[in-house]
Amino acid sequence: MDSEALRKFSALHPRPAGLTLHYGTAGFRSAAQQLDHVVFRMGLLAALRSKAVTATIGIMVTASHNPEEDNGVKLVDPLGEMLHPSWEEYATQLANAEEQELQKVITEICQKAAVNLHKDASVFIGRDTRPSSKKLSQSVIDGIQVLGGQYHDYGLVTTPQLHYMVCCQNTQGQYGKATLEGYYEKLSKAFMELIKQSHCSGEFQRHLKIDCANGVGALKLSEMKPYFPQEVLIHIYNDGTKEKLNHLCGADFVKVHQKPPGGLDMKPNERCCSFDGDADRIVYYYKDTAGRFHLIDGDKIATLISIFLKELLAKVKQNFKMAVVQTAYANGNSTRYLQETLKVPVHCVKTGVKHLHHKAQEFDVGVYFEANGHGTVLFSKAAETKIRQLVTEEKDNEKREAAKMLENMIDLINQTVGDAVSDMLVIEAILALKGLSVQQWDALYTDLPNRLLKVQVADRRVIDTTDAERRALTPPGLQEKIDALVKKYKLSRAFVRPSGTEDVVRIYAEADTQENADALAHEVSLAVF
Ligand code: NG1
Ligand code: ZN
Repeated sequence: MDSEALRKFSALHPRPAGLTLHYGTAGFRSAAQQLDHVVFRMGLLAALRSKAVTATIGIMVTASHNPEEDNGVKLVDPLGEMLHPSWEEYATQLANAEEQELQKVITEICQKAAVNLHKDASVFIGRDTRPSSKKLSQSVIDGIQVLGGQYHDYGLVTTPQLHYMVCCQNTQGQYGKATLEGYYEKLSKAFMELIKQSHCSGEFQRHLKIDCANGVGALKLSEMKPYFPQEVLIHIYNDGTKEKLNHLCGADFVKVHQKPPGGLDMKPNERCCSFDGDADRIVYYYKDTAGRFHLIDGDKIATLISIFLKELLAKVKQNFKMAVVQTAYANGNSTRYLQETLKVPVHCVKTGVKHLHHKAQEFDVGVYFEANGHGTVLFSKAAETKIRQLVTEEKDNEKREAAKMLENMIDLINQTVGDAVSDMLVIEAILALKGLSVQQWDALYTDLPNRLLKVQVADRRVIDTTDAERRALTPPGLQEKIDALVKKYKLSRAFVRPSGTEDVVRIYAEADTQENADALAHEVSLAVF
């Protein structure tokens, strides 16, 4: 390691005194002006990780749905997954080290993780459209170069596009070409192949209004437009030319406030959707003729995809194991519908994509979605190989056609991470193939009224949870209070947990009516103090 270069460059990216940050569920998130040293050091860490695993590592500068003034950074592991949990601790150590201790901390990481500093390093970089992102990604490059690493800067990309690039690069192109054209071509080809199998193709024109949260999704969707077939008419709103990123719009705003975004004029029964700021989440919605707003969140997206996949799996008759993975935020009625009506096993895990992804890997077909619209489908290697084999070898027409649809689904869905663009195409294809309107989709089940609140407390870490975050272990007495409050209402459920991305405690409640869900959430929030 070139100690002189490390000293020189770390002095250019000084750590504000007394600032301690943690690598949480979405990497580091904070006010942008506090992050320069963090991104520089994450450049160092990405190079170390690359040397450790002899593969390309990704690094994305974004704070997703958080305000434009914030920013963040997260690392992407070789197959496009989130950074391995064992390295999250190294990330936190490196970010918080005093400047004069930086070299020592790097040496310790090298020892603990058996990193050979003489090895090559390769890092892919991406960033969102925040005004601070460009400069921060330059600081990432400084970090990579101090450790002699190579880098490729993709510039403005959605978070899932960067995950895709990293996966393509490390699988020698098996997953696709590690370029934006490669991504657009792969997705649009699979999409067109899929809708070709629709019996009503030709008759329909598919209009879809998309709120891009004034983020990078707008730029990338515009780039992708020429790849879409003529029948798909995509109308982009909140493209970032007029308003601020995530301001009164985007998937998180729509989900949390349960109302339409600003900047999108919605006619009755029109199908609309919102991406978040880095386009890894999507929610759908529409307004009925009485003017009532209907949200179709991640749970209902998971349900639609599960119905479609279950039918196809029944046709190919391979006894593939399919399951849905949710978190405690999943609406109680979605879980009931999946288990009781659709008869698909459902698993509940802790919040955070890495937990859902990990659980979904246990199945041949693992569908995972957070209620907020982050999710995807994972196919096991064995299932994928079998499906591709059926497409070429199967004599039975119905079985072969079903296998072909599954094959196109495998290519259309971004298996590395939740991807708003890819999910949107999957949903549009399924709605077209099944001839479903947005209202019919919405009517699969009725969401239980619910409320999500956040409160600021002195130290959110005093709350410790268990049972996939559905019960509080500490502080003592809190769970008992919540249990007593929940008992007052019908069809009720409530829980509290410390956020992994913001300095707040989140409170979730559902009950038979909106008034009751609101009252329960409020009462639980008082119990937290
Ligand atoms: P936290 O802040 O830990 O609740 C939020 C989301 C997660 C996940 C992460 C990462 C909710 C309630 N929480 O986590 O589901 O998406 O951000 O972006 O939506
Ligand atoms: Zn996001």
